[in-house]
Amino acid sequence: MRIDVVSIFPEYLAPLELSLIGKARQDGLLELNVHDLRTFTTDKHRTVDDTPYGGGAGMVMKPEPWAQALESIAKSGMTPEDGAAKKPVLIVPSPAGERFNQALAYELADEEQLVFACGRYEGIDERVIEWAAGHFTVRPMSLGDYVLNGGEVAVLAMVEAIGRLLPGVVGNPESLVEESHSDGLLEYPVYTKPSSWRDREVPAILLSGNHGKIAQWRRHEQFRRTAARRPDLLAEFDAGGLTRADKAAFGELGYDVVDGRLRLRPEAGSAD
Ligand code: 6GU
Repeated sequence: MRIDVVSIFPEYLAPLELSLIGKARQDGLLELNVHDLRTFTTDKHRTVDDTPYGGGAGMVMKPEPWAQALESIAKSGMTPEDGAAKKPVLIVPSPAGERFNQALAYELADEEQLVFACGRYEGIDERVIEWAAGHFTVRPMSLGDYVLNGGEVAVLAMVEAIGRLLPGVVGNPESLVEESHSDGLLEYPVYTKPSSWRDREVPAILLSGNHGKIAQWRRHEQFRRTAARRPDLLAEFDAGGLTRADKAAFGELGYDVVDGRLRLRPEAGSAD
């Protein structure tokens, strides 16, 4: 996969040289280029922002430096003659975007080329987003319902979430299967030695050696945790494949299965 990031603070992306993602770059599993938007300006002061039409607080990013940057990246990418017929995906981090999640991370990990356009100030002139659709599949994306100062920190999060799904990046691919959000549920709790620590015991089932029972206990802990912390995920959960024991566990948490979906019984109290 190839990733290009455009920012007025390229140093902000330095952590992408570390750890798993840094290693993936060294190993040639991921080509990642960071571009300074100001190198695409033509004025002496390398201006990237201006006042908003219609008035209001803050500044807006000027369109032309963005067009120059994105055009140069589009041209440097693989052309259809090279065999890549697909447009690269342009991700525009913004609190006004579609919510980024694990399903999107998997979807984007299948792309040949991703480009991230890091806005600062009040955002990028909207015409850039429209114009860019000629060269890219444009996807404004948000990490969640809060406001960051710019897209850079969001790019760190998204590149890590996507990059770790690329073949060969995570040493043991099994660890991608048994983690939060891989199956629409939160992860079960984990424990290590010592079995007794500060008067707290590891759940006895985990020391039993009964792998069938352990798997069922872990699954039901996933249900319990998700019901307590993220009931919104259970509304989306596909309950079609639940076993009788699973349904009984959900029953104790106050959930019935109706038409293949979990439904909280009206009289049920909180799950934890
Ligand atoms: Cl992707 N960008 C910015 N600036 N703020 C955010 C965000 C993204 N996601 C949540 N807040």
